[in-house]
Amino acid sequence: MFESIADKLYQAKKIVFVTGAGISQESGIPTFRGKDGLWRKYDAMQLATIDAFYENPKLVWEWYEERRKNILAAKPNAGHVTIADLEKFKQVRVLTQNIDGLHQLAGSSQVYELHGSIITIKCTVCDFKEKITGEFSELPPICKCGNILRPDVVWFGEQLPQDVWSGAIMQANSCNVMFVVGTSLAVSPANMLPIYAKQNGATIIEVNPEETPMSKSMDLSIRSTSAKVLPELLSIVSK
Ligand code: BJW
Ligand code: ZN
Repeated sequence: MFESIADKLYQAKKIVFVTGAGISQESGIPTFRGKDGLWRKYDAMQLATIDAFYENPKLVWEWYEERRKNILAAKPNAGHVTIADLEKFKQVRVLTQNIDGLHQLAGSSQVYELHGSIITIKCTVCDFKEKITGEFSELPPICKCGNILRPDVVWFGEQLPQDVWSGAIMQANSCNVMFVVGTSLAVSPANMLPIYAKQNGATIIEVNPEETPMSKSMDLSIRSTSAKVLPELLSIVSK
């Protein structure tokens, strides 16, 4: 699978993974835009914007609670585990659009959560932010300051956390190899990261069963699933 770029992989000092919902699909977490994607069932603009949240916070919270329960029951798959294991051989950074925490659970130590985390809440008004530890007695949950709490995720029209985003750009600009795994590259600014890496001379590899807008610009584009393909990397870099 990786024969054509085996030398680049072997020589690479730093490998960056840009990941999206597809990498967690084989852990039982639905993607957004795929054939069984969440946006086929739900209207994104009804659920993933701040206006939608203020319009109907209970509905948005119920959707996140259902997803959070599914995510908490999920386990990292061979794709997540391979990326974590690669740290034994290379500098590895993970720039993920996912909010599910599965890269960290698999053991990756350098994860940039571009779109936040479903297991953290924050206040819509004050600075309160905390990990969710149990069930909420009512939805939406209310902060000590009296205002509504929200999931600590990035909705459409919102800025990405600036420190995370600037760190991600730095990693994209300084890697030797970038893997783009399980993302449709439909959402900006995360879809700029492969462009930054390419501009800096990195080798770019895509793993996705479907074509994406950047497939033709990749050095290698593999049409398969991440849990099937990524484990092959270990035998190359560990030689
Ligand atoms: C597999 C697989 C397997 C399947 N193995 N692969 C007009 C108005 C307002 C804003 C905009 C606008 N035009 C553009 C914008 C900017 C907007 C944007 O990009 N919109 C586009 C949709 C057009 N972006 C933003 O608003 C961002 N902020 C921003 O730009 O700030 C500046 C700004 C402010 C104000 C105005 C304008 C700019 C924020 C984006 C936040 C995205 N949030 C979400 C929800 C997060 C929380 C949650 O999870 O609920 O993030 S949306 C959703 O999409 C989620 C994902 O992280 C993100 C990306 O999706 P991803 O991961 O690529 O998943 P899919 O489903 O799309 O693809 C899965 C892929 O996997 C597929 O290709 C499959 O083939 C593949 N696959 N099985 C490997 N086993
Ligand atoms: Zn508050």
